[in-house]
Amino acid sequence: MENSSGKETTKVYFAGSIRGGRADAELYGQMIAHIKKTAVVLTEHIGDLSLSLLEDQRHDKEIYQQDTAWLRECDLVIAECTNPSLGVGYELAYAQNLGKPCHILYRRSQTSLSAMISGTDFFALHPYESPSQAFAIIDEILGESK
Ligand code: 6IA
Repeated sequence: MENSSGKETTKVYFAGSIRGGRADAELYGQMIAHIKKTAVVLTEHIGDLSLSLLEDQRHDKEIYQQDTAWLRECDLVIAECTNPSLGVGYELAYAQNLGKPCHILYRRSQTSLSAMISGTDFFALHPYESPSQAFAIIDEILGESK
């Protein structure tokens, strides 16, 4: 995909907690909106506040197939990890196996990252506190990926 200046547009896989808890869903939506100013987000639904946690479990195979296809397609992963999520941890390991750059944003004062995330140099860790700090970090990540 190209933007108006003819350059390839970066494809971002945004990961955030769903069944792990939706306390940060609104912030995910704000981050996704911010990323979309300069890049493509393959996983816009992560910030959808109406996503039903009671949705039919039979869809899980389709969700897995679609999400892993997007992980193979993306240029980089941005994961918000303040709210721990098994799915996000799985996605990060899947992306690492593919050698995709992975950027982890988290509020240091509110979470203690798993050693399986902070114990490898592969993941770029970005602590932040305010949404505006997170947006500035996202700008830096997307600027470097060009
Ligand atoms: O374990 P979690 O549910 O917190 O995992 C969240 C991560 O897994 C996200 O980064 C998503 O990419 C992926 N994921 C989990 N559930 C879904 C989903 N619908 N649709 C798309 N991606 C998903 C689930 C709806 C529902 C029944 C809760």
